[in-house]
Amino acid sequence: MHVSRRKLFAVVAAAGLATSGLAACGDGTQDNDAGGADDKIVLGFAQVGAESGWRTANTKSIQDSARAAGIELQFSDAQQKQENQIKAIRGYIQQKVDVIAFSPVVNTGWDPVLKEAKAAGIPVILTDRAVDSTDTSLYVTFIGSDFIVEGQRAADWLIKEYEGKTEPVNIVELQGSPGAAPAIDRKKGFGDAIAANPNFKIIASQTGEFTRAKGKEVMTAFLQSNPDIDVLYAHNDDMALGAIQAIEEAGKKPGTDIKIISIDGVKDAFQAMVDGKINVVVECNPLLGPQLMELVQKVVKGETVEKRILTEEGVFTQDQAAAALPSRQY
Ligand code: GYE
Repeated sequence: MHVSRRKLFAVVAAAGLATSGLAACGDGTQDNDAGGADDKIVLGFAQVGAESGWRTANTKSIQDSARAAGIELQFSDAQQKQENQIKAIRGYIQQKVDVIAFSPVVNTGWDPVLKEAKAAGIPVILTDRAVDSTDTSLYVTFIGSDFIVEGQRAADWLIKEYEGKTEPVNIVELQGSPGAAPAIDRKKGFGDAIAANPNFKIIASQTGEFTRAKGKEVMTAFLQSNPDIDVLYAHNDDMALGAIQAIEEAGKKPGTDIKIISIDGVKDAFQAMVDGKINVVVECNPLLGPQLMELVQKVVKGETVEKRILTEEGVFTQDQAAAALPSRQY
């Protein structure tokens, strides 16, 4: 079944290439794709790392859907380091892959390598995270969530939770990895939304690098220097889950003594809501693979795609968590 799909796809791709004027011959029977002898599209994907449950689900989605679409995937893991990601992208350029996709570790410093890809005629698709390049011709599209909106959604829950109350609310914030679009935007979306109410005070804010271990470590330090924490706002579930351990070790009850707001919506966070330890989770969907493969196919065929493709997502509270848990896919 796999093979016949590939063959079918190769014909479609070849026909698409012919009509877009890129193919040397257009009858669909001979190899005319730079990617390989069997006419398969080759996609080079430079992943951020394996820092979180979200990322693991994202990687699996990309690998599974590449396989299902008959796309040859070259995959690299940058271990949260920009230099590794740039190296991987340069490798894909040298290899002359058909399309490059990546989720940028940080949002700055991409112009040189993106220009190299453009000069080599290789289209680039941004997935999950944005870059700050002002020259938007350096990538064909950006598919992913609106992280500012996610931060606002986190704040909306908080504002509602404390409606009508006048006493100060001490908030600690665990930020994502420094310079990453979701860390910058989730901070801003949340901060701007609570700014109008002087009762809300962010008393400590530090990076937990989107990992459980760092989330726990930083929360331990927060607890030592701040005896009156009311709320934890974590930029992702893994840091919230690490922080829960720190809170329990400090003899406090997560979800009750300290309310917890988190972002992503991985299964473990849903379980923590069912257990009463996380109060609300703002969803961020990692299952970008199927849409990415569709985009790759369109781009190779020379079709125009939307410059910005937004992911749809919701917000889950404790009373919704138990019902939603069995059907969570990640
Ligand atoms: O929230 C976090 C991951 O870029 C949206 O990266 C992604 C974020 C996600 O490490 O868990």
